[in-house]
Formats: sequence, C-alpha cells, structure tokens
Amino acid sequence: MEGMLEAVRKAAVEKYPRKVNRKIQYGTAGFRTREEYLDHVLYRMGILAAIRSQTKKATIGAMITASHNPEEDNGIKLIDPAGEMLEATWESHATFLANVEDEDLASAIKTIVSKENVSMDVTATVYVAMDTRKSSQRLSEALQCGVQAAGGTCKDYGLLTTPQLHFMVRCVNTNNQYGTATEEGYFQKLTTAFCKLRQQIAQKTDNMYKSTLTLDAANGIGAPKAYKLTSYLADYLTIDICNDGSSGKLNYLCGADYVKVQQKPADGMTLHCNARCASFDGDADRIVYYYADKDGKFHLMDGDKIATLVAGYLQELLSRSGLTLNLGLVQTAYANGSSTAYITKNLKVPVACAATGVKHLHHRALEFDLGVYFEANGHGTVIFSENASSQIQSAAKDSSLSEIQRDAAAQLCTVMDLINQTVGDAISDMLLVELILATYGWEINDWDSAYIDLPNRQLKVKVKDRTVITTANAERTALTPDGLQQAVDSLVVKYEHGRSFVRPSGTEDVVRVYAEADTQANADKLAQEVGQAVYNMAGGIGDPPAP
Ligand code: 16G
Ligand code: MG
Repeated sequence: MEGMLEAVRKAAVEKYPRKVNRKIQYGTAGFRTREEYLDHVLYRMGILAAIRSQTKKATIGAMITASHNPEEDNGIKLIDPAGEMLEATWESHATFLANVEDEDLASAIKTIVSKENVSMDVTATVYVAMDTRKSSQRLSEALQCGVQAAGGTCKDYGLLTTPQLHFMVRCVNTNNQYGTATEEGYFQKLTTAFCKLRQQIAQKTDNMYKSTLTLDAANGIGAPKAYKLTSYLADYLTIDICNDGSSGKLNYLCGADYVKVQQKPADGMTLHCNARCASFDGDADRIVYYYADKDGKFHLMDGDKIATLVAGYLQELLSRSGLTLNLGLVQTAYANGSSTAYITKNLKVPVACAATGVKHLHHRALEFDLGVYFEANGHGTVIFSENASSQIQSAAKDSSLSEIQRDAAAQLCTVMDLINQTVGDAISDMLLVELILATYGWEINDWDSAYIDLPNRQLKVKVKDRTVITTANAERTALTPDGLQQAVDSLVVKYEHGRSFVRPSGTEDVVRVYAEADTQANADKLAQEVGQAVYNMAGGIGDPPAP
C-alpha cells in the first residue's frame, strides 16, 4: 500500500498536478467541464476506478465523454460491474478525491480504502473508452496513468459510444454470458437479433414501412459506429448518415439535444414528407426521431413517443405469449401529460415517475419484470428481470403452449438480445424502433398519431442559490421555499390541462420550470407565471423570466 501511495503521489506531482483551485463535482452524469481543467481529475479517477474494481472484485468502466456538451468540454463517467451507473456513495468519493490538494491525495486514498474495505490484494481491471473530442486521447492517457499508478491494469478500447462501453463491462463481468466484450461482439449480438426479427415479418402488401432512415450523428462517435453498423444490416435498413464529423463541429447545430430543445431539425438534414429522420447525441446514448408532414410542419418523436411505441409492442407480445409478467413504464415529470394518459388509459400499462437522471429511472425500472424507461430527451432502454428472462426463455421452448404463445415468447427472447439493457443506447433503440415500425407496417405519421402532445414550455430562472429549492414526489412537489408549491398550484388551476413543476438543475446553475397546458399560448403564460413565482420567492437574480 505504501509503495502504491508513493507511486500515486509522484505521478500526481510530476505529471498531473492540480493547477487550478476550482471545485468540481461528480454530478448526475459524472464530471463534466472545460477540458483544460480535467487532467488531474482524470488521473485521480483512474485511481478511484482501480480501487472500485478492487472493492467489487470486478472490472469497472471509465468513459471519457461530455455527451451533448460543446467540443471544448469533456468529462468522465465510471461504470459499475453490471454496466450500470456508479453507485451513489462512490459519487461522493469521486468528488472528494477530485478536489483534494496534491499533498493530501495519499491520505484521501487511505480514507476511501479504509471506509470501503478494499481488497488490496486483488488486481484491478479498468476498461477505458472515449468519444471523438480532440482532448479525449490526452485525458484517456491521464486516466490510464492513474489506474497504473494504483497498480491496476487497463484495457483501452479507444473510440466507443458510451453504451458500447457499458455493454463491454457487463459482458466481461458475466463471463461473456451477456455477450462478447468486443465491438464485433456488440454488433453481432444486436444485429443478429434485428435481422432475425426482420426476416420473420410477413411482407404484407399494405405495409407502408420504408427501410430507409436519415441519421444525424451529431458529428460525434455515433458516426463511425453507424457506418460500421450498416455493414451488418443486409437490406433490412439503409441509413443515410449526415453530420458524420467529416466537416462539421461536434454537437454544433445538430444532435439529439439540439433537436429536442430547439424543436427543429439538425443542420444539414433535409426533410421529405413523412420520411424518418433521427438524431443521436454526442456519445450516442440518446436518440430522437422527427419528420415533416405534407405541409412541411416539423414533428418531433421524443423519448415519450419512443417509450409508448416500445411499451405497446412489448405489451402485445407478452399478452400473446400468455406470460403473466408485469410490464411497467418509468418516466420523469418532464414526460408529456398526453403520453402518460395514453399509456395508462389506452395501453393499460402502469406508469411510475422517477426523478430526473438515468440512474433514478433505471433503479425504478428494476422493480418491474419488464421495465421500460425513457426520459423525454431520448435516453432510455428496457430491462428484463432475471425472473422474466428465464420465464420467457422456457416459454419459447415449452411444447405444452400453443404455437402462437411459443412464437411470441421466442420473439421476446430475440428482442432481449436486440436491447442494450445496461443503459440507453441510441443504436440499439434505433434498431428497436425500426423493427417495431416494420412489424406494424407503419409510416412515421402512423406512429405519431397515437396521441398529440400537450403544448409545453421550459424556462430557466437564475437564482442566488438554487439549493433553496428542494423537491419531493419525483420532483413534482416543491418542499421549499415555503409557499412556492401553493403558488404553483394556484397558477396551474387557471389553465385547462395545466401542469407545472420546478426543480433545481443537476447540471447547470439554474432552476428549471416546466409547464404544459391546452394551448401553446397558455403553456407559455403558465411557465412565465411560475418562473416569476420562483424569481420572487427563491431569490431570483438578473432579469425576471420574460413572457
Ligand atoms: C444528465 C442526465 C440526464 C438528465 C439531465 C438533466 C445521465 C446519464 N444524464 O445529463 O439523464 O436528463 O442530466 O439535466 O443521468 P438537468 O438536471 O440540468 O435538468
Ligand atoms: Mg449522451
């Protein structure tokens, strides 16, 4: 231990000193900030990843990315053994370790080691990958230096999407039961399932589905991976890849976040009537679809629309199979009210609401046999419990069941392989959506017509200290400051289909306001009034929210 601490201290001082005294926090999606502030943080996260690996006696992942942030930013997310997000208590270890002075680094490591009962005799293994940012290679070297200084070994995958690395970590920790921990293994697993299911679809003459898709790859890692993907898809899907990084800038005027927030197509995408378009974000863990109707009007198919499509499809397969497994959908407070009403009333699938952030949705989804979760921003997946997965597998082989039941179970089995269950995955979600549309023989407007979104508006309010706002009930109720929730309630009742909530952002120094109502004008008005209430009661600074 002492030898390791000396090696760690030496490399810290000589190669990765903490030059600037600015506090950094492991937030909802790891560390994320300007790339020039991150070298020492990455080095230290290498050390932490090694210790985490020794604690869990398993391989840990470290993904270098800042997702949909601008090219100038970067960041890191650690991945736990089952391919899920880092456990919350370790988020505070990460924040602690990233912020200590260089001379306190050794003692900080000792503190964590003694708190967590780390087995120092276990050799740590860390799987490392990065997105396409210019700074990623340099930061990856810093991270690997940290792992090695702590006595661990790295496997460097180079360029991967975030969900690909989550997949690799899960594979290696299940002795490749989940899949093979290589990029080839990833594409093989997903696309074999996709092609098999596509092949089974009877070609009805009235099938309106067209197997072409235009993809905006956000000038990021999604582009080279989507090119690779196409070689596995036979004729089942043709992808025309735009914003592939050959000239444009990462996430600039493109990508899933831009399209969702701006409610308009990414630059470089030409929309033809009812032709499907999709956008990935910068690390390809989010996807949104969109199209223009015959009048040229833009329609966004966000995470809510994807969730209803997926939940409806799984519900149908489950009921055909006769299996009595419980299927549920997890959304956040941002889910459009129309989507929640449609899922509950039309699909009769129970809906749970979780706080914003993938880990909250993921955990809630684990409570169902089949848990579908999606954020409106396009991040989501489906998780199958062990019980569900083994029941589905046995039903697919059970000769006492009818052929219809067995076929449905066999299809579910293959669908499980198509889905990256570790985390939302733009590539896997795209294949799933394409499969479902092809199965139903739908054009994108058929999918869209399931329900009409309630008009909505989001606002940001700057306040002196956003922590004065605390929430409960999956962020739908403001507990403090006193009287704020009553104020929101009294505004909401003035509007038909009115709904609004406020929450402090986990990634920006602002308070976010969401409002929806029967018309766009009313949604705008409600958001502005609620924003004003936040401004008045929670210490607003600068200009009050504009009408
Ligand atoms: C992070 C979350 C995302 C969430 C967003 C909310 C992960 C991997 N990402 O990007 O799920 O929607 O934060 O940001 O958990 P906000 O707190 O600023 O509204
Ligand atoms: Mg992302």
